[in-house]
Amino acid sequence: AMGAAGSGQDTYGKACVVCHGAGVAGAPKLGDKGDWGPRIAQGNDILYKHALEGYTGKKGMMPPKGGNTALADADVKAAVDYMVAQGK
Ligand code: HEB
Repeated sequence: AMGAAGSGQDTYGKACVVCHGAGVAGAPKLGDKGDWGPRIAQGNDILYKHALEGYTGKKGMMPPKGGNTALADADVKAAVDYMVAQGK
């Protein structure tokens, strides 16, 4: 389930992998340290804000909560934490 108890990896697998798995449409690919490094350097507050509210960057457009606005903020943040851990 995607409740508060859901792990970041679960949420990633349901809502983020469609773009971040293969790096579709400019999305930084999971585990791509070269793409993630400068993003991680921005700090978690910016990464959370961009994942929750969406933004347009140099490579493309990140939709708010990946387009799944029913997701809890805590689950989106946990998915970011998972992606950051894979990008280090
Ligand atoms: Fe994303 C980016 C997260 C889904 C597309 N993203 C991103 C980031 C993050 C994320 C953290 C980084 C930021 C910065 O750098 O600041 N996502 C995420 C999550 C999810 C997602 C957690 C689930 C919820 N995405 C998604 C989807 C898509 C995307 C589904 C498609 C549709 N993204 C994206 C892009 C990008 C991102 C394109 C890049 C932009 C630029 O340019 O930078």
